[in-house]
This record gives sequence, structure tokens and C-alpha cells, in this order.
Amino acid sequence: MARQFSGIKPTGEMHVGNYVGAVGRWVDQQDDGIFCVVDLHAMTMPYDPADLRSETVRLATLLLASGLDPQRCTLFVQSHVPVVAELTWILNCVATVGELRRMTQFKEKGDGQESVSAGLLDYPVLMAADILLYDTDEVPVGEDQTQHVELTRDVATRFNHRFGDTLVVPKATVPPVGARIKDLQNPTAKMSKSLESPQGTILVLDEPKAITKKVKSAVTDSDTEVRYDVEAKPGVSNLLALLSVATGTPVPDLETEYATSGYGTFKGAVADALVEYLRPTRERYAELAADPAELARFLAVGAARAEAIASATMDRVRTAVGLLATR
Ligand code: ATP
Ligand code: LTN
Repeated sequence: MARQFSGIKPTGEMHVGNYVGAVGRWVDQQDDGIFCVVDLHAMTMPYDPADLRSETVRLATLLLASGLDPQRCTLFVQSHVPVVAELTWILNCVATVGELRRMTQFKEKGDGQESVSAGLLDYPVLMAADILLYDTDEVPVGEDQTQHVELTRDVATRFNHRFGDTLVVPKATVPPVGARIKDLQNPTAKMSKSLESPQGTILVLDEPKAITKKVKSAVTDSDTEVRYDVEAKPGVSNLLALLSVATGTPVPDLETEYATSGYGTFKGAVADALVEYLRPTRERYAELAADPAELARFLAVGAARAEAIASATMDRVRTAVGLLATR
């Protein structure tokens, strides 16, 4: 079976975009998958250490609440398997500064500013190390991360060419609908964890009332037609994508169903569907958060399992690149 690996950053609250683009799919296909709270990735921008610790716990709890089952998959915290930093160094000597500078995420967050951390530029190499350390075949992510997975493929292919067949070359998988959920207030921008648009971002832990309010005030257009057309109708198309994923109904069926209903009725249906879609996670979260010791036990088991895979890969890598064995 194809091995899945993916990660999520403990920065800010998990939103419905994360859920639709990534986490919900991890849950659906979790058997033998490896999923990671990427705390090392959360250090590239200035941050508070106490917040990083509490957000790591909070996000890991939320992943369990979302339905990841430690009996069926491996859930761990990235920094608990520290050899990922060693592989990052080795891959740093294979990746080029040119290709890292071309990454959209780097260009948006830091290009041209001398004072940004070197970690911000190197971020995709750490991500490549994550993916390659676990012999990953498939990386379930939202569309914004596909460029980083392409870079991972390039680096792995170059490594194999230079040092012999050592690394599994992975591929990204994105959902057919909802690969880039948009901000409800600004439907041409990606829904994001940065709290610039609280009204445009539906959080997985939002109360039903808050979800309804946000959906009802979502930006649409001056037309009345419910039709999927990302260019002409970005707001309506975004709501259709959310309704489709939340109800499991194909978009064309929804277009037919709501064609003449008007935006008020349509938005009401989207809000109700999202409330039901997210309800089980919100309810389980409250129970799981009450038992942090249990979470710590799950994460320790996850780290041990991940470590076993990682150390086998690292043995192959060290030999391939010419590092002297210790024994
Ligand atoms: P930021 O907003 O700070 O960039 P993020 O939410 O994009 O954060 P992560 O938490 O690391 O960053 O993302 C976890 C997963 O969620 C990734 O696979 C990413 O592609 C996916 N994802 C994030 N935002 C969206 C979105 N709006 N639509 C679909 N998938 C998304
Ligand atoms: N860079 C990703 C998070 C991430 C990841 C990974 C995703 C870190 N390591 C490995 C998939 C596989 C992001 O910003 N969303």
C-alpha cells in the first residue's frame, strides 16, 4: 500500500481550509499513514516559546479529535525524531539557493528582506527531509504546498542520481474539490491561519453560532445565481466547494438543487452543513483536552514508531553520501 505522510504547523487555530485540504483526508485514509505536528517549521518567524509548546499540544489534541486513531496510524511531533535535522543538512547540500528563492511561499513571506531567518528560506528543505525520511509515496496536502512537494521530488531525484538509488520519490495528492478554500471575506485569497481575517476564517473549533454568522456574511456577488465559476463567481464557488465536501454531494448536483433558491437559502444550507461537518471534532476535542497525559502517551508511541522508520532511512543515506559508520 502507498505510504502517506503529511504535516501541519502549530501556528494559530486549525481552520476549515486545513481540514478540507488536508486533515479530513488524512482521517479518511489514515491506515498506516504517518502524520506530524511540524513544530520545527513553526520557528521560522519570530514566536513565543511558551506558545509553541501549548499550540503543539492543542493541535495534536485537535488531530485526535478530528479522528486520527493512534491504533491505525502514526501521529507524532516532528522534533521528537531529531534526525530530521541531520537529513535536512544533507539535503541542504543537494538543494540549491536558486530553487529555494523561487518558492512562492518564500517570495510572499520574506524575499528581499535581509533580516528574515535563514530558516524561512530553508523551510522547504526541512519539509523535504520530513517526507523523504519516512519513505513516503503520497503527500496529502492543499494546493499551496504542491510546489514544495515538487521541490522534494527534484531534490530526491538529484540525490538518487548523485549517490545511487536511496530515496523514495513522492508525489502530492490534492483533493478534487476544496484544494484551496478561500477566505469568506476575500474570496480570491486563501483561507489562512494568520488572524488578519477572523470573519473570513471558519475555525474547526468555532461554535455553531459563529460558523453561521461567518457564512451568512460571506462575500458573494450582486447576481443571484448559484453556479460554480471560480473566475466570475469566486465567493459562490467557494461556498459550493465547502457544501460539496461537507455533504459529500457533487458540485453539479448542488448547482441544480440551489439554482433558483437565492443566496439566503443557499448560505443557510452551507452554514448548517458546516456545523454538522465540524460538530464531532469540536465535541471530541473537549473530552480529549481534559486528559493531557493520554495525549503524551499517544505521542510517545508515535515518536517511537516514526523513529524506527527514520533510523533505517538514515542508515541508507549516511552510507550513500560517504559518512563514516560508527561501528
Ligand atoms: P498559514 O495560513 O500560516 O500559511 P496554513 O494553514 O497554510 O498556514 P499549515 O497549517 O501548515 O499552514 O497547513 C496544513 C495543511 O493545510 C497543508 O496541507 C495546507 O496545504 C493545507 N491548507 C492550508 N490552507 C488551506 C486552504 N485554504 N485550502 C486548502 N488547504 C489548505
Ligand atoms: N510546509 C507545510 C507543512 C509541512 C508538511 C510537511 C506538509 C511540513 N512538513 C511534510 C506535508 C509533508 C505547510 O506549510 N503547510
